[in-house]
Amino acid sequence: MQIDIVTIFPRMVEAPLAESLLGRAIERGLLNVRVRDLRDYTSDRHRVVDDVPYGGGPGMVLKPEPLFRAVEAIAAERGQPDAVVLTSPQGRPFTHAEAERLSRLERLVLLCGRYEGVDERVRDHLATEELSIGDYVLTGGELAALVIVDAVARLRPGVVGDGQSVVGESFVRGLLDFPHYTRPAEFRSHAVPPVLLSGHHQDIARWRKREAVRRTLARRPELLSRATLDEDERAALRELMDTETKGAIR
Ligand code: JD8
Repeated sequence: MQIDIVTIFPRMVEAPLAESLLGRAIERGLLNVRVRDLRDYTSDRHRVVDDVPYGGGPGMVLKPEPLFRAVEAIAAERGQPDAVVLTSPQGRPFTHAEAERLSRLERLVLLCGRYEGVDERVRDHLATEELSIGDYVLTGGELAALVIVDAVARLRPGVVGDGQSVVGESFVRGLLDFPHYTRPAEFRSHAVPPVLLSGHHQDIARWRKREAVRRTLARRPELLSRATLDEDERAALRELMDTETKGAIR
């Protein structure tokens, strides 16, 4: 998979990409990420990427020309991209399902906006889609692009070791994760749930399913309508919907 990221702050994007699982995946050639400085695609002496908004108002807008030239250069070097993603608060929500879809593409371009945003013609005639990573306001698209790269990259074959399988993972099934514990069995008088020390694998599996359902019901009940639950989980949900609700109104 080839990913090109266009930004006016290349160092802000490069540093996180060099670390951790993602850094290793790039080293190993599972992923080819290139960060491009938008200013390299300007044609004036001062490498200007922004301008004042037509109609007035505060702030600056990213000019269309450098962004179009950047994507044209990427297409010439790498071949026509499968998607040109613009990150913005106006985008469709970026979800795990969107990460899975993008992870099946071979050539991805991510455009990072800044200031008040990008000239609308970028959205209309250059980007093939517009995504938002959540309902809060960032100062620019770089962190959003990194979030997308991280979520997409880990779905590529070989990036995550089979020790940490990606199937049956929390958001894949639509449930929140169950609680995790490690040694010691008692920490500052807080004990690990005894079932996890019991060695009864079926009991442990059922306890984890129940805790995942409990948390989802308590914290993100809206996820449950679209979750795919097995028989154990459905049983847990029926029971918890009784007891937890009764607890709350008692
Ligand atoms: C791109 C500029 C900042 C946005 C004025 C200053 C995504 N979930 C998300 N929240 N925020 C962004 C995001 C914010 C951006 C840009 C993405 C480019 N800004 C602007 C409009 C209002 N501020 C995002 N994905």
